[in-house]
Amino acid sequence: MPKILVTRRTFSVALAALRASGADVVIWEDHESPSQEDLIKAVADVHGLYAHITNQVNAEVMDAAPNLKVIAEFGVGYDNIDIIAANERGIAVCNTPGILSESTADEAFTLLASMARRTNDLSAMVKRGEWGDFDPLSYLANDIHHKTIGIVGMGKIGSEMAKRAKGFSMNVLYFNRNKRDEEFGASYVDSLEELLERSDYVSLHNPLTPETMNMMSTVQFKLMKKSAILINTTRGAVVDQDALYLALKSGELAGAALDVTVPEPIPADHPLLTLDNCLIMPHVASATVDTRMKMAMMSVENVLACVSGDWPPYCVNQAAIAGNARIKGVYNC
Ligand code: 8YV
Repeated sequence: MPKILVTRRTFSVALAALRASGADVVIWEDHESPSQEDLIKAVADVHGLYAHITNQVNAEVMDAAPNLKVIAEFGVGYDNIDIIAANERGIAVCNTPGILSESTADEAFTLLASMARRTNDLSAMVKRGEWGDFDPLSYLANDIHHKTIGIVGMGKIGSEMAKRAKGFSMNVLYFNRNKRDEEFGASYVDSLEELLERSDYVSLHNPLTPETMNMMSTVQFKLMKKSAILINTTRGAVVDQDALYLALKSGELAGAALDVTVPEPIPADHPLLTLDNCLIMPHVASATVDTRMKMAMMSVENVLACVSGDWPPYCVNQAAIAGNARIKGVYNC
C-alpha cells in the first residue's frame, strides 16, 4: 500500500480524499513543523510527500526516501525543494498554480492601500487615545489613484495585481524576464532600474531563485523615489532586509509592507519591527478559507499520483524527468 506523508494538518475534506484513495496516510500532528532530522526519519518509507514551505526538501531528504515518487508542495512557490536533486532522482515535483493568484494579489493590493492611506499607524494612534483636534495638515497620506505602480514579475499574480491597480486608476509599469502582451494596460519597461526610478509603489511578484536572492538591496533602494513604498508578497529573501532597514530608517525609502520575511516567523526583536513605516504580515497572502481549501485539494490531486501511477496534474518538472520518472507505470500503469 503506498504511503503518503502530510507534513502539516489539513482540511478534513482533503484528508478524507487522501484516505479514500486507499493509501496509508500519515499526518504530522505536532504543533511545530518537523525538524530536518524528523523529516528525514519520517520519509523513510513514503511514496508521496505532501510538503509545506517549512520543509527543506533537499537531496538528503530525497535520499532518505528511496520510494519517493511525488513531492506535492502546498503553494505555488517551491524554492524549499531542491528541484535539481529531484530531477536527478526522477521525483515529480508539483505545486498549486493559479488558484491562489487572486487572493495573493488581493493581499498585495491591501498592503499597498494600507501603506498609502496609513491605516496601520493612524488606527493604532486612535487606539492609543491620541486622536487630536482637526488639523488640515495632520494625518496626511498618499493617493493611490493616478500614481505609478511598478510590478516586478508579470506572471499570474503580477497580472492580477495589474488588474487591481488599473481598477484604482493607477499607471501600471511592469518588468519581466520577457515582454508580454500589454497586460491589463500595463506598460513594459526594459529594466528593473527604470521601473524603480519611475514608480511610487513597487510590488514584487517574481519567484525566489539564485538570481533574485537579495535582488532589492542598497543600490535598488537608492534608485527608488524617497516617497516610494515597497510591497513584498513573494519571498523574504528577494529583499535584503538589512539594507531595507537602513533605507527605511534613513528616509531613503518612505515605507515597506512585507508579507514575507527571513526568517519566518520574524524574531520579535528584529529591527524592522521597531519602524512605524514598515508593516509586516505573517505570510498570509493565500490564507483565505476558500483559497487554502482549493490549494489543499490541488495538493491532494498531485500527491495521489503516487497511488495511481499517473502524472500529477500540476507537475513542474515533467519534461526534466520524463526519461527517468519514478512515477511511470509504478502501480496501475
Ligand atoms: C503558501 C505561498 O501559503 O504559494 C506560495 O508560494 O507562499 C503561500 O501561498 C505558503 O507557501 C505556505 O505553504
